[in-house]
Amino acid sequence: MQVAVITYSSKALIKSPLSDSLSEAVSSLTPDSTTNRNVSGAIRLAYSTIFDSTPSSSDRVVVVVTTAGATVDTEKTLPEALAARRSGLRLVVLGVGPLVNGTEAAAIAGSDSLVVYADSFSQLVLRDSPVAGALAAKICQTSQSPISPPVTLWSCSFESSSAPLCGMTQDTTDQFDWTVFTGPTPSDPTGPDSAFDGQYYIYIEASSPRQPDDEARLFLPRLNTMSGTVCIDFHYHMFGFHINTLKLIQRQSSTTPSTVWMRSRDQGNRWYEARVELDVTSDTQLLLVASRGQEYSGDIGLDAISILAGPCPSAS
Ligand SMILES: [Ca+2]
Repeated sequence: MQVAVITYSSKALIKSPLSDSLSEAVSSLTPDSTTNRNVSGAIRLAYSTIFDSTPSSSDRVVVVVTTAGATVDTEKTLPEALAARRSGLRLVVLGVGPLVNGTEAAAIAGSDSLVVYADSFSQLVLRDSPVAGALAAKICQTSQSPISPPVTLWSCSFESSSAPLCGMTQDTTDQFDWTVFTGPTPSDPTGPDSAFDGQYYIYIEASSPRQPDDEARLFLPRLNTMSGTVCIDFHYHMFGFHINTLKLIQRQSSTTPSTVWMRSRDQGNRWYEARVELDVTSDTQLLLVASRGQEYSGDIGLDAISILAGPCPSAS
């Protein structure tokens, strides 16, 4: 288990950046008189900066220390806390002093059973203090509650012979189509040698008759369940001297299309995972677009594409 302790303040102070020791994290809580304003920034900092730079399979708990009540910006705080919890972080709130807003503290932690109250910081730093003990118990408790996995709204690994594209459609107004394939692509040295997941993947065949900048566009399915924040997760392979560009494009009926993710040029002979977080509605059209480079060695592969509800899980 890794425990970080943060306070909310204009500087999002981190009292204990990372610790594998529960007692160390708890004992590192020290009196702090900073004015408290910005819990959302503190949570974001904790999960994007501290933990994401430290890949870990262990439970990750952030103790959010607050003395604040009405000064906290609830509209920013709660979405940030929810995103952090969805990404796998567990939050425990330590409310210090008489001003703490208990309802909000419980909403940040996700449960009022994950909030600990203290009259003052000095109650924490005393050895064997009841408050420090209660906090340690909450930290253990949160690691026992299962984290709900992200909900998959749709996914495709191109393995089904009856519906290999899983509801995706090839654009009929572009220059060529994506090819469902298994094993190494016909030209060497370009393209994947095998699928990322299972036996099948799709790729663009860059050999003749393809011309430079020819595009192959693939529409992801429109889903009624798609609204708010979603995570597009896919695996891509871009190996070859003349690799051009792979893009994820978001199109709304009323707006011009925007490129929300893009890679260009040779990335080496391996699969990479991309995760793209987007705000969408059921009108949103998403396209994966690959373009061919100057010569034949420009095969681009895709596999294991999925649409997840909510923010992207943090990398594990
Ligand atoms: Ca596959």
